[in-house]
Amino acid sequence: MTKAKMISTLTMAAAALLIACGNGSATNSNDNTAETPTTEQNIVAKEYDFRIVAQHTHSTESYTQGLEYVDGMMWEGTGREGKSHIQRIDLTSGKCNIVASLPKSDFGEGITHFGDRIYQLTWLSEKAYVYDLKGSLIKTIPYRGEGWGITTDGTRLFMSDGSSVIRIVNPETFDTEGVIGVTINNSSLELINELEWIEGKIWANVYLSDCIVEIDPATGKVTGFVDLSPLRELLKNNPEAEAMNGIAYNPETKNLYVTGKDWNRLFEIEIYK
Ligand SMILES: [Ca+2]
Repeated sequence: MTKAKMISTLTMAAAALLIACGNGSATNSNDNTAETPTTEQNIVAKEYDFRIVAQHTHSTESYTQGLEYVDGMMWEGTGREGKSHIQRIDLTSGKCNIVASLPKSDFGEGITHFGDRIYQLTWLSEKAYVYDLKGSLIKTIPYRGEGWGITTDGTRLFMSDGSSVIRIVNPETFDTEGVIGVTINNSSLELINELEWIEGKIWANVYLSDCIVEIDPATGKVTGFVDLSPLRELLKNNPEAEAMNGIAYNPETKNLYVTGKDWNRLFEIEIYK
């Protein structure tokens, strides 16, 4: 994506989310949206509330690009050349145990567990790294275009590239098997970033927004969103804190973990629908 294109798409994404998150004109907590008749063409994204369950330490050296919670373990993929790792986070101490590191030529992006493998995208290198769970490289798989976020429903991979499109790709070949065009209240939603498959929906960060969105993978429509901007107020002495990024799901507690690039906090939150 060129810089001009980035600014253009950013403006559109910000506008769409400001409408949704800002004045409540699209969704108002007093509106009884559930009782408003809707058609598939006219689904209104609903704003969800949240509460903080716990706060954990997060390394300000971790430029978070992927976050996933598997069997009691928090996994993170980080970006920047020379600082792109796959690591496990000790939620008690915030200590990171690096499992694998990319060559300095590659900028790490999203990660996901798939079976006994872990995939890591690269931003501009047009290839995914595939590791075993101990961090030994199994292979790389080429793909076209940028890599941003990735998740899985257990069968297929879902991959974002900074646009409004989420590609459904084959885990062995990265061949595109389908595309999801993401819209919010009938407007295209660009800059889809980190992803998380949760109970049949795809949750996503939207780059440079403090909202996370819930997407119906069958239609691409945003069915709900959460304004997490209050979390920033809890980032004390953290001037390097950058974009909110990273969503992980604990299926046992049904809680989400969220953080951001170089944030010093990783939050466990409960979402109320
Ligand atoms: Ca994730």
